[in-house]
Amino acid sequence: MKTNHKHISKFLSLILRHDPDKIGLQLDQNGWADVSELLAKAQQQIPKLDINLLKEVVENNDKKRFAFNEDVTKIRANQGHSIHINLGYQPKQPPEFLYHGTVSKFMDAIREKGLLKMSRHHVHLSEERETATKVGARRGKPIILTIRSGEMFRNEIDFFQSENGVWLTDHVLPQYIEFK
Ligand code: HQG
Repeated sequence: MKTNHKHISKFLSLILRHDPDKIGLQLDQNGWADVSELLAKAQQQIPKLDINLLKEVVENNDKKRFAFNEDVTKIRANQGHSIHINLGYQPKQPPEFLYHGTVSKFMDAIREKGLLKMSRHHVHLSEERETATKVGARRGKPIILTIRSGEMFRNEIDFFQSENGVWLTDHVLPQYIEFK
């Protein structure tokens, strides 16, 4: 991602997932912000941000973090929120196994309590080991945990998939994690 885009992506993550109030923005109950309101209110922080640049950032984002509605009057983050909104994703059957990338300092707590959502809405899981490796590597030497998501699903635990392909669930108990 271009440096310029990365800076704007981080700014959008902050205001659309965690702190819309930082620029006095309102999100609706499904996490949508009004595009023209966002552009007007972001002026002070990022003066060059206009609709064309915003579209470029959304379309070229390395992880498809944001989405517009059909007529491009609204924008939201696809996942990763800490503020309470309802993304409206429907429960969905996950693959038999999913992966979670973490680091060794969290392992004792994970063995004891399983994977917790911490400050986000959900625990985030990946279909590909490679993606989980990248997620873990943000914090140090990655440890990849295999999650028995098929078994969880058969035990009636809900899974959701965000628009950008991330698998979401509420909590992964230790019994569903393969510790090696
Ligand atoms: C760990 C990024 C102690 C968990 C990424 C993780 C992802 C525990 C951290 C997305 C624990 C939470 C999400 C427990 C879990 N005790 N630590 N019981 N259970 N943890 O950032 O999954 O760039 O909230 O292993 O690419 O790392 O933002 O979650 O290390 O897709 O779009 O607590 O964020 O995407 O960290 O990352 P996070 P995550 P974006």
